[in-house]
Amino acid sequence: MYSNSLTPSVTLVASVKQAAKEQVFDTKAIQKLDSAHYLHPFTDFKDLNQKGARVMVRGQGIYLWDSEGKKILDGMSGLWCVNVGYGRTSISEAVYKQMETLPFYNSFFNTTNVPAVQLAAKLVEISPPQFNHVFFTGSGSEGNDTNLRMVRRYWDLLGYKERHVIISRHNAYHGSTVAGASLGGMSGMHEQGGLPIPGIVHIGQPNYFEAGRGMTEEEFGLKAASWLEEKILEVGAEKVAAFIGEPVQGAGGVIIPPANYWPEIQRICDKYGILLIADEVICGFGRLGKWFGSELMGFKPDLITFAKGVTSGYIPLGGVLVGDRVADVLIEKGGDFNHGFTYSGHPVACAAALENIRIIEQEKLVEKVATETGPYLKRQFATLATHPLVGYADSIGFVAGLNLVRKKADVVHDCVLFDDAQSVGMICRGYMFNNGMIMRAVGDRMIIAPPLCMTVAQIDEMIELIRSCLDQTLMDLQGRGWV
Ligand code: PXG
Repeated sequence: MYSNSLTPSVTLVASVKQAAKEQVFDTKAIQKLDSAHYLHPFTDFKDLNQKGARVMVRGQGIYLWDSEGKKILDGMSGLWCVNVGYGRTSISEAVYKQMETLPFYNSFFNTTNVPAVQLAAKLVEISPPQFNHVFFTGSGSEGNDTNLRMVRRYWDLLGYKERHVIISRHNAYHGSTVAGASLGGMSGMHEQGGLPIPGIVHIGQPNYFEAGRGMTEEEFGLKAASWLEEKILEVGAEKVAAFIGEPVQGAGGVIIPPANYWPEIQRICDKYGILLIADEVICGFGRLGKWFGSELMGFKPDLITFAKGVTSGYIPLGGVLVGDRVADVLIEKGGDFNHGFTYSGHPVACAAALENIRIIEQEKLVEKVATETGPYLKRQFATLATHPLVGYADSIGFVAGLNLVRKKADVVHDCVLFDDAQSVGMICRGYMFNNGMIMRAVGDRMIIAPPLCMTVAQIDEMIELIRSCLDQTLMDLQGRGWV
């Protein structure tokens, strides 16, 4: 039913919707067209062209359907973003209504639009008290580019022209623009394109499983935070503008820091007067059982990057919550901040966000993750730690991860790891997908971030699916002689 020819859009929408329901897609034809023309993000194009992409056609609640009619439990909320689940018609209606009324107008040249104003006020209402201003972007990466430029502008306005260095962490993910990828600590990204750009340096991540040998979690939390102070002294405090971190690292593999890590990071930033940026692109909007993850982790950032969950991914939107410390200087000192995007404050995206936040509030999804489904997921996910392949399993709110190991041990640091972590993760991910479960692999760590609307019964369904896929992975690895 797909062809290269141009189809009038109304017919196309109707036919795609109908086809999704009736499952009449010609998968091979779509894959062929995909290979011919579509370069996917973070993808080995040659490899994908040989395999053919999976074609997702429909979503409802926590489930997806592919073009072969296969039903899949989406344990990753799309890409950490579909917090309210798929198929929310009230969001599509809000988007449609806004498109009919004012599909676009920019926020440059002393102009504004109603949904952007309403959303800014709403975000101020639900965010911690130090936030009274919002800068909108189109994505999380653009949000972090904004942070970089804004913190440098802040110090410039105060007369500290030298104070331009931003400290981040290895294995952090802050986006894929030049600044985002530089702020991030992914070596594979730095290798391509001569990154990081000057003025960005990295310290170790608070990964207890990887680096906490011989220490309690508490001791390790202080140790990992001390790397920040060491770096500040190495660079020179008078040159450091800000520290940026994800409250819980997402793309790096759901790295949950010890409870004392963030308060200690805050203490160090305060000691040297350094701005603290929380990248909440994943942790925001209820993911950890609070509106923002920094609230749970016990620190008070000066800036918060957001994206993803702000619209549950229905329409792209991102931005920065700007705390009073920074906003007051930017506003009072005056002068243009020469930064912004065509789609900053896009009225349709803001309308989608307003309806998304209304749903989160009405269904008390943040509270549920905090007191009901989050604790239930924690208990159930912990039962997977008894599996012979699982060396370490932890979770917080609605993110969780487990490490696949060759041999378990009572002390997690004594577990014997697989030689080829990458392949083991991919094998496990393959069983997950073939059995209708999306669980991501980051090396040998298997991770989930399910939609916040997931019920207790659906958590049971997911955990049993994961367990049976772990069994199949174990049998496969035994067959290869890897365990
Ligand atoms: N910060 C964080 C913490 C993120 O997780 C971004 C910034 C960038 O957002 P945009 O909207 O520009 O993509 C992200 C995005 C993965 C994966 O493999 C994670 C993200 C993006 C792509 C892949 O887990 N997170």
